[in-house]
Amino acid sequence: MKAKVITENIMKFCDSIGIKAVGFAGAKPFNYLEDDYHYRQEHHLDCPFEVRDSLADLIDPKRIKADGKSFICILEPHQPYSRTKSSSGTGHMASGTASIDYHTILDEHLEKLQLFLEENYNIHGVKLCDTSPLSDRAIAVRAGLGVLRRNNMFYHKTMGSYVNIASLLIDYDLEARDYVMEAMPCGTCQICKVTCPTKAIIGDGTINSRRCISYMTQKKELSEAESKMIGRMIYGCDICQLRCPANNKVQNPSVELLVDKDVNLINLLNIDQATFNATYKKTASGWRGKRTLQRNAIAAIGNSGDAGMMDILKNYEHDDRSIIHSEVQRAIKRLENIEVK
Ligand code: B12
Ligand code: SF4
Ligand code: SF4
Repeated sequence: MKAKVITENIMKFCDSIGIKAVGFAGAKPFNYLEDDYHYRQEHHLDCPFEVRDSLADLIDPKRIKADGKSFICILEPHQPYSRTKSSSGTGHMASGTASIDYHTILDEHLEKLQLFLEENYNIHGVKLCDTSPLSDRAIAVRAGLGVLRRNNMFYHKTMGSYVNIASLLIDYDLEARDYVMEAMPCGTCQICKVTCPTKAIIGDGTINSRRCISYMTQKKELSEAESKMIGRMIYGCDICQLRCPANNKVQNPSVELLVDKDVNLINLLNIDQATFNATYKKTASGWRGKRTLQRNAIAAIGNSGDAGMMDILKNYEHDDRSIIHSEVQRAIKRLENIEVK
């Protein structure tokens, strides 16, 4: 059967199972990213979540599937979370991280697609979503699904940057056209660069990942400076997306939230493991566990500037988890306005 017919049938199948956008690309190595990756490593712009065993892993799809010939790339939209003015007892989840984990949804889609391809065409594929060494964004660009913007985000023309990306790397050549991004579509706009609270946005379409609040909310240990920089964010950061005018008209479908997007910090600090497992654990924030999110909640209290929150912190002063205990000490000092050296 011709590649064109198979491609059309894949598109129909994706539509039938509720996939919102699908694109196709060849699986040649991403040689044009090599210089970017070198530069990031040399200038310490990468964070540990981007470090792989070798540079070749980041570039060559054959290291994942030796007979890989094409990508089928899919997108899953999520809702932007408008930011209500926060009271001192409130923290925030980044857009899309308070509902069911995107990995769960995309994995289900890819599994159905895998089965469809195996049963109908004897085509086999490997699932890629987030944890693969390849750049999901680079695949989505090559598949013609959208562009990259100054805030480093992949952007789809109707769903905006509020999309997550996944792909199947398959052993069949779909003879897809490979799209190339000619220029960044942002023109002279610099809003994200100017409004990023930690000045993580470089301007050329990349970020200094170590300065990104999203990274800080996920890392195991925070420095004093990082603990201040995360502000009120409990998981992730979306300021450069919420401020982006290209996202203004995006109206992605609303989904059920498993946790409040504006988190009650006291509730989060008091949450038991069973409730955590039934809520946060099922969101994209869950992988880091209760302790990290509670650590961020304590930092958020320390950043609230509300000395009235001091009593709450004191309840956790003797917590036996060292990460919690030391964050409480810092937060108390901050509320007392004493700088830790
Ligand atoms: C490590 C990682 C992080 C790190 C580093 C982020 C970063 N900017 O790379 C941290 C923890 C900070 C992070 C934060 C976030 N992340 Co993240 N992250 C990843 C991960 C696992 C690897 C990314 C990576 O290696 N980056 C290194 C850089 C160099 O590569 P890149 O970002 O992929 O993009 C480059 C290429 O695409 C390249 N490129 C592509 N085509 C072309 C063509 C040409 C010609 C050229 C020159 C370049 C080029 O240009 C980009 C810049 O160099 C990916 C999943 C994956 N496997 O891809 C998710 C991923 C990038 N993250 C994602 C998301 C949603 C986020 C957050 C929004 C989460 C949040 N709400 O807090 C923030 C956004 C921060 C930001 N403004 O970018 C999504 C992005 C979706 C989208 N619409 O873009 C991904 C793809 C996960 C997924 N499968 O959905 N993340
Ligand atoms: S996610 Fe937040 S910290 Fe990271 S680049 Fe965007 S605005 Fe800056
Ligand atoms: S805020 Fe402006 S510069 Fe930044 S990504 Fe959006 S359009 Fe581009």
